[in-house]
Amino acid sequence: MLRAIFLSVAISAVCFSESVIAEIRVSDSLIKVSRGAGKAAAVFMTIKNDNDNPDRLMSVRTLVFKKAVLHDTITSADGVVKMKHLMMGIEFSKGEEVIFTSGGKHLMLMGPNKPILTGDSVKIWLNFENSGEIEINLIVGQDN
Ligand SMILES: [Cu+2]
Repeated sequence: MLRAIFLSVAISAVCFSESVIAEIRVSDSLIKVSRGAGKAAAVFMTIKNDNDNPDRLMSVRTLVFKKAVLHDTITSADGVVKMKHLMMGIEFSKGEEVIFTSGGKHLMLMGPNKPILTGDSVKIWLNFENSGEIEINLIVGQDN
């Protein structure tokens, strides 16, 4: 019995040290809500993979909008700007930082389940292949 308890303590200690080392860092997160008919929002942020291994942002979910899609912005040879759905997600090599920005990669939220007002909080979960889900709380600013 005593041996079993000791073993479980040892295992949890190992898990703890791993979760401290393995980390996805999200900073400068910002949500921009369009006031047009589309009722979409774009999310900009900086994501850094501080894990010791590559990782991949596979999908994003939220309860506030019906759809959350990873987009890239592509300008064709004739100057037409289009958004491309990143179906395979976004790869992060070890230590890589990806800046989600207007005119580049971004997260698109479509179909709000309620009117989005200044000061509202929009919680999203970033789903990483190795790191699991990471919760981000976005506040809708006055400049939206
Ligand atoms: Cu988009």
